[in-house]
Amino acid sequence: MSQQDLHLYHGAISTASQRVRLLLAELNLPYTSHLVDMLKQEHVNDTYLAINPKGLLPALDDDCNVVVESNEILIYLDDTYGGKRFQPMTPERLAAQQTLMTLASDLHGYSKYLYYEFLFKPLVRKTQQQMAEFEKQQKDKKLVLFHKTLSEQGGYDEEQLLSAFRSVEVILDVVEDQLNADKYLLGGDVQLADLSLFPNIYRLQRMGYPLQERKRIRRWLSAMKKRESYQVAVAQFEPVKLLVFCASYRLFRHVQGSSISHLAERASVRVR
Ligand SMILES: N[C@@H](CCC(=O)N[C@@H](CS)C(=O)NCC(=O)O)C(=O)O
Repeated sequence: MSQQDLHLYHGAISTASQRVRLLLAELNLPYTSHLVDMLKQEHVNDTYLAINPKGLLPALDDDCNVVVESNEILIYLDDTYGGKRFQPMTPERLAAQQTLMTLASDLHGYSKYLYYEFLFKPLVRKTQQQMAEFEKQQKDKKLVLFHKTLSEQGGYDEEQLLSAFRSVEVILDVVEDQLNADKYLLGGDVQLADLSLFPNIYRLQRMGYPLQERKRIRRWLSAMKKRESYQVAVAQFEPVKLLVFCASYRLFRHVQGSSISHLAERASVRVR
């Protein structure tokens, strides 16, 4: 079987898809790309649901062996094609890597409230018809509610956003502590933990999330962005129009006094 048999179903700016593309680029693995347009709800059409019944991106099909869940895909690819090159050798570091990858998954769950609200809300709100179609196709009630709240109520309420913000902060504290004098999370070499955590933290940075005090995270983001894999797997998939839209929307929210920085200020006022 050749590596050309790898089929990746992914979203251009989906952070979970970015994780997998980063590893494919690091491993220099060729694959057949199937871009799935989430704005057109292609991820919940019958064709894609037959591949991943969860209606989530990404999914990897390796010669009819379908793997879903981005962290599972990372491990599968590194085990199968990377000779475990991106996984630490010692049991302690391996355990640390597992913990960090679980945190990456948690971070995805919390941070999406923030970037749907502060980075691209007008773009991702669904019409009534789209919402009805989504509800019919997506079995995960929590995910349906996530989209319904944004689309029908116009956004998440203050408590939800503050709670998401605080949970993100707790995870960023762990990541900041984990990063010491080394270049990457688990030492001098990039590992799966870095590839797993990078996309959501990078997305936070793009959103204008307050990272000024987090010097190690900012240094690590710069190091990750210098890698060729970032260009191949992330930057080249970001449509310029979308970047312009996000930058303008950020500015609009800033002028309105309702940006992520304003939420951060309110969060620290309430903590004190
Ligand atoms: N735990 C899953 C999460 C996948 C996920 O939530 N992907 C997003 C895109 S980044 C998605 O498909 N969302 C579908 C939706 O919001 O309808 C993984 O890591 O693969």
